[in-house]
Amino acid sequence: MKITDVKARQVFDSRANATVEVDVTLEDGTVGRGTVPSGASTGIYEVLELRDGGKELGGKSVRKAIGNVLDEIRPRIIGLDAEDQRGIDNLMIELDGTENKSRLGANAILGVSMAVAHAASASRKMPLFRYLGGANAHVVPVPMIQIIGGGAHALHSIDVQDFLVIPLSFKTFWEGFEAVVNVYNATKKLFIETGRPVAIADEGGFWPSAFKKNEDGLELLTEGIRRAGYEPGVDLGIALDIASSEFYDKDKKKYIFHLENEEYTTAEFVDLLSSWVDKYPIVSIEDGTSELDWDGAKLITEKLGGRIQLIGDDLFTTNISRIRSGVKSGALNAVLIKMNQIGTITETIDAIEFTKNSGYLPVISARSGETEDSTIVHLSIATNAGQLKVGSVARTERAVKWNETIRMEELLGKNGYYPGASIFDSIKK
Ligand code: 2PG
Ligand code: MG
Repeated sequence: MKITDVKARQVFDSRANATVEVDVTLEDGTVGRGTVPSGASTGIYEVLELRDGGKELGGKSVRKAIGNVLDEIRPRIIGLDAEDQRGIDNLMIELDGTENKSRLGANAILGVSMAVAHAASASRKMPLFRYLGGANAHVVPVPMIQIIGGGAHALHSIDVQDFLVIPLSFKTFWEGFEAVVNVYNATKKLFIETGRPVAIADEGGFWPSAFKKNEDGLELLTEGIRRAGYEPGVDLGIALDIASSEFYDKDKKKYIFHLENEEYTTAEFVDLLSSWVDKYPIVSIEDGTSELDWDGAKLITEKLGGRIQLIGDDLFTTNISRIRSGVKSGALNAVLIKMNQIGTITETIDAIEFTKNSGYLPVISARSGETEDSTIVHLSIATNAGQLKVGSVARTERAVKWNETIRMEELLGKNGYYPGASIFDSIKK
């Protein structure tokens, strides 16, 4: 099915920042749409999100990226077969010609890549996961869901970025998700009882008011799980995204918790995180060490790699050559996968496959700036990745992803597989 038209426009994401939206039209009249997400705690090794940098919208308009879609990409892909996803993605990579997609902008390229995939699957009247993943796509992801938001998503009111939960003892996505909703509401009551305002951070989790130290978030969340009627560590586990690159001082080589005014060497910081794992029902830690601290990544893996999931987000940036370095040196055991860290659907799927083949666990992830686009839900099912992280249960840009997962679990019916706690079997020594 040939591409007959490409449109691009500026729309807005959940943080009221401009982003790229692309519509691709096929000869049968089918239209596919991709709306590009945007991060706040971005890793330095991510591909480049092209923003105009002028006066408009505080420098955050994306007119150049839109222009690149219309002037450079559009004429080259009109007439091409939309089902040649790899061919079109490779063509855009070549056309851009830079290592980090900085000429055309990764947001321009990804918008087209997503829209092409949606158009091709819609033309075949298939759900996107089935089109991208084929007959074997059947794993409904275990969700990782934020209850308290911090770090760059809450003006650094608390240093740790995400206090999340993962449902463990539930047989279906729906039941696991229901449990998370109950924890969210129970935690809301705890906020009210402790006199905290019920305000919301960027990803829909609660704004971390009146915390004295980072560990307080863990205590409150554990209590939230209990209050909702669940057993912490059995029914639901805690996941943390420390996002430590945000508070790692590269000159001092120290991790700095501004909230409690404490500095830690790598070894001390890894010891602190280990003590948290001893004390709280933590099943997963993301970016426990900085994107610049490979020794830290190895050390935390030695200490915790046989007990819990250790995810690299800023360290790996969905980039196969960086994931390969991690696998070779025995750093971490899981990879956060974000489409806009690498810039095309094809490279994202390649990174997921590489991660799985290396014996690491892929976790498909949204960004802190999101839209109504739910491509990542389909990406996770298409690749049987097994885990999905989307921020909280609240706010529509989050809810659209979870609601789509509910629908896809229903569609897969008894042929779907929900791994639950068994997703972690491969890392438990
Ligand atoms: C992360 C994401 C989502 P951002 O760090 O994992 O929580 O945040 O999109 O701001 O990088
Ligand atoms: Mg992260």
